[in-house]
Amino acid sequence: MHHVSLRPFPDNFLWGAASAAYQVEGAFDIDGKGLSVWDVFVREPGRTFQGSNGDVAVDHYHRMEEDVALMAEMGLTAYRFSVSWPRVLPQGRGAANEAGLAFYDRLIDALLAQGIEPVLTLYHWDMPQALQDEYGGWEGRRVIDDFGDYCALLFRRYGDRVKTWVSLNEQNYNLSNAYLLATHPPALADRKRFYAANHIAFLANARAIQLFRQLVPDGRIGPSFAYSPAYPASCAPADLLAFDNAEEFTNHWWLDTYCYGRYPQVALAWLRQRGEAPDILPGDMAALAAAKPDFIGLNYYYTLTYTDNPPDGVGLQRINTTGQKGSTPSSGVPGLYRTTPNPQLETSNWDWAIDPTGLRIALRRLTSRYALPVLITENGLGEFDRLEDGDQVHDAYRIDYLRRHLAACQEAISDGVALMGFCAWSFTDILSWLNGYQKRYGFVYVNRDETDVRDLRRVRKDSFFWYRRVIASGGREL
Ligand code: BGP
Repeated sequence: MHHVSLRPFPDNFLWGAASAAYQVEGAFDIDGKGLSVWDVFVREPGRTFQGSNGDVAVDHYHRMEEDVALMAEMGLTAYRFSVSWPRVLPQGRGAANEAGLAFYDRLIDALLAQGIEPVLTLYHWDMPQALQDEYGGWEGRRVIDDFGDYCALLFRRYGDRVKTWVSLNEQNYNLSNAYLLATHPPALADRKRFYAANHIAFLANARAIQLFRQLVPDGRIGPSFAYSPAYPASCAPADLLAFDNAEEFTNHWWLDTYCYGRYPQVALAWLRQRGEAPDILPGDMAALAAAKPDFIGLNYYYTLTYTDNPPDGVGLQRINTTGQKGSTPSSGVPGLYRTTPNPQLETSNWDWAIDPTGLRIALRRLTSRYALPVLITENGLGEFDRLEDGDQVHDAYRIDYLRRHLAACQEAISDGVALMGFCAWSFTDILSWLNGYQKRYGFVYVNRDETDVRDLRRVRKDSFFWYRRVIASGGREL
């Protein structure tokens, strides 16, 4: 579809940037915070790149005012952050930690004072370790009540000032790593348990949305989904089937359930034949269907291209966590699909396909299938950056990436997509869960590496000045 002229970005478009608690805050054991599963996991040898962890991260907990001042200077109109569950409920439930709650009060108030809309993520992967120990975190149905109580605490405390909320961040990506690839805690590879944990997480997501309706009736809430639109490797029917399988099993399984409260039937039948489908109790599907989100949060980084995978074909493989280009193997599910490089697309040093048109396709597919507004809750480029003399970082590659993805957003708006805003990943440099500190995403460079926290100095990159101009022009000057 070619447009002769493009629609402008709407006046109330959210020009944002994003982060997550564990990746920026540090202060992992300060002011009464309890441990999360990540605080424990990163201490196990070999789990993360060079043993990197978020003990200090970029020390946002202590430098919040400085970071918000930089956001204001840049002209952001939205900032997406997550609350650390064990910072506010050290044991996951029960007594709240007032110091933790007060930190987010200060952050929210500082943002509002600058005219920056807070976008609060309830869960960005830092399950309280206490609940993991007690009943297996997402594997125990008790988490539905505990997560609901935690969310209600935040709705009551911040709902007067925060109107845009994200429920679960990337349930699909996080639980795939946690229960299939063994790369996030609790590091298992068991498909039956994977689907069981997802089913419970869906119910917890639904509980949160139901409570939100009562406690923040004038707010809007939705999950953030890691959406990698599928492409077929060729027009061979077997590749089309592989593509279809990938859409069902890697995308619709989550999106259909969030938006319609139903599992894709072909995928469900396949899992039932293998005894791997989740146990669905009476009332579960009704609870899911009754909790339709207000919008879809879209985390978009790349598309994936699929080809046929025979029953004795390749299984799931770890991703590239070193930045050594070309080190990602083909990965798949025997009998369903496997990934293959797309010869049409350039890739980053971490082998992520750079595909702005894929973002437009993602936005169009979401709009046509679910008829909901979309908020881009993450999009950005992780790359090696070089701090040069005079505190300069010339990240032209990041500007190019973001410019092309924002241009794709404008095409999608012109296609009829109700796009609420764009939160670039990330505002400052941050800890990348498995890739350490060398895979940088920020507009603001942070002077630290994997093992040496140095002075944690903030340095504006070229992309900082570029995004400031984009925002000031309302997206007219990309
Ligand atoms: C998403 C996560 C973010 C962030 C981002 C970049 O999956 O929601 O927390 O980490 O991806 O990924 P990575 O850090 O692996 O490059």
